[in-house]
Amino acid sequence: MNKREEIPFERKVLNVLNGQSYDRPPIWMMRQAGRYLPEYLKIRKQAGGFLNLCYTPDLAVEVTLQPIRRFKFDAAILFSDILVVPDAMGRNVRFVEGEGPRLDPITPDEINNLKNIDAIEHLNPVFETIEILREELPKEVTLLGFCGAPWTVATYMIAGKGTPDQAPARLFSYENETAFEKLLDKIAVFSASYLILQLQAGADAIQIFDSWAGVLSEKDFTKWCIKPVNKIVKLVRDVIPDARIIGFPKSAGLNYQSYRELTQVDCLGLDWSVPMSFARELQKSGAVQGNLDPMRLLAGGSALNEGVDDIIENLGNGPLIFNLGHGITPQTPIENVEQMIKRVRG
Ligand code: 1CP
Repeated sequence: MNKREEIPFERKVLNVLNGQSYDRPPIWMMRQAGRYLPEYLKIRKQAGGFLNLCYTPDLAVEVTLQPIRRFKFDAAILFSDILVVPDAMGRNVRFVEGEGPRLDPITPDEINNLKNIDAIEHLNPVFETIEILREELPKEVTLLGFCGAPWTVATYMIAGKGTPDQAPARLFSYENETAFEKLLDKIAVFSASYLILQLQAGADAIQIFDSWAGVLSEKDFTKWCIKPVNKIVKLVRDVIPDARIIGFPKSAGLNYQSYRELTQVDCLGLDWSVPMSFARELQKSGAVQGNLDPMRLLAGGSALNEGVDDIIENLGNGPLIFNLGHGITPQTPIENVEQMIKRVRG
């Protein structure tokens, strides 16, 4: 059951998703649990494989809590990965140390064999992780669940790995358009149920990661990013009408505008290339999240301070969740994260 209405304390990230503004914005960081933290590396070793870490609630809880203990972020993001969805749908997903995810590239015929929502119990450890997290997290910390957007998840299912511009998935979409549409639809339906169960387990809000939105033309962006994400939003709100949703169509450029209007997400995740004048326009119709270049965080010093100040100056008067424009990189010094938080909190 979702107990959001009964909460007597302030969950600032959730409040921003409801349209509230703060003098100093709440802050969390994409990939805040991960390889830049020594305590993460220790647990990661203990867990064996990366998927084992995702599917062992005690360990997933521990690594989710690590950055909250260390930095007191305003939101915790469930520790998992966007590729647990294709894993649950029956594709073979592995994580190769030092290389990243590997899948067996899917063929048009195999799309018919994908498991449907009956296979969601494969993800029960994720729901258990969320239940424990909501008990253990400080009450004022917003708990975020997430999934990958259908387009981004499909790019990994088709190429079998990350590629620089997702050419294999783009080619597949032109050569096998009907099959591709079916693939995205299946991922959308599965992901919507997955998100509903995350919210019912205790997540306060969810983020949909569309990391590869930026490689599509305008028409394809409408078909492959906006449409399936809007389908997820609708299916989730059919069951949980006040579900709060952050959409992150990374590098979408001018397409951020139509994404805002047509997907109906509550908050737009902005990457660092979005011009501040455009970001302010987008903020007029709702909350925004972002958008510090992770390389400024890696560099530290005045490059970091200038980046933080620019965001606060331009977006600090409206509903803003301070974040990076993409995930923190493993080489980032912990002192730089502390410097960023101090600067944001004033
Ligand atoms: O070796 C390790 O320990 C694995 C590194 C790692 C981690 C820490 C991977 C492999 N995934 C994760 C966790 C993760 N992934 C989270 C946890 C919560 C947090 O943010 O702290 C989240 C939200 C994700 C989401 C994710 N996975 C995305 C979307 C966001 C983004 O970064 O663009 C994507 C594209 C993935 C796929 C993936 N998983 C892992 C890697 C290295 C990748 C990218 C592969 C590639 O494109 O080459």
